[in-house]
Amino acid sequence: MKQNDLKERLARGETVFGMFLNTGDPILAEIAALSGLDMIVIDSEHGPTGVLENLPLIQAAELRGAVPIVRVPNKQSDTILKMLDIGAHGILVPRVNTPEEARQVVKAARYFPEGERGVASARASDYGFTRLTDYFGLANHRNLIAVQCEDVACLPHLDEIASIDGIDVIFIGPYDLSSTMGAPGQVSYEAIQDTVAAVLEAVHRHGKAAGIFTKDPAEARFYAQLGIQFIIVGTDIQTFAGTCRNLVHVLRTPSSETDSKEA
Ligand code: 3PY
Ligand code: MG
Repeated sequence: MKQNDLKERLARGETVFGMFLNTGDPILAEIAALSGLDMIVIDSEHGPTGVLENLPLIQAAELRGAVPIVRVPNKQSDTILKMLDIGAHGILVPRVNTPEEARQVVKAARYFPEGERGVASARASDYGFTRLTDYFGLANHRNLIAVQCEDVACLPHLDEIASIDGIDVIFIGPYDLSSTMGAPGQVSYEAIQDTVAAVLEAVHRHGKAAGIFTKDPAEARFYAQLGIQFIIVGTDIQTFAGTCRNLVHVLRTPSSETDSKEA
């Protein structure tokens, strides 16, 4: 069974970086992995891909040396089970607001005795080539569970959520958070700094890690310096759109203007 050292790196205090994959394109998964990003986060919440489409994306990330994580579309245990059974090395679960919801996620994602994940010989257990008795422990050890704090409703429960065995990362979703704060789209650090501080405090108290999404690499570095360790920077779509926008800007800008800017 393919291992990774993501959780060990987080425990050592390292920062890991990933990108959301929203196109469902295995070639982009390979390119993102080859670039040196630590993880590819396949976005089945907002992206178009389901279980079958995620399988080659996971294979591509593994082949090229990045950790494949799936953002599941919902908290249902059958959804979590299928994404793990096709071989995701972890899940990112949107809008987990209460300790009860966080416990349900752990139950669905961990095998006995840490949870109640259903047993089958699937891709995750190398189609049976990893002995089942070894596999349960290996899977529980390897697979990362990140729950999103992206609704003000989660704020009173941060400490309890961080205390739950099996929860590895509390991940801030600035966009949804800002909407529930009544200021949609206000996602700057200044706008969400109280939540950032509260999540950092809760995870540090319980030896867990904080995570966040940002579109901006400079902001990602800033968050890393603050102690946020699990950082998703942008999406494949955003990256390609930005490159195309810049390309067209250069192509369409009269050369005298670009020359004078370059001078
Ligand atoms: C949000 O900002 O709402 C997110 O879910 C980012 O991943
Ligand atoms: Mg969100």
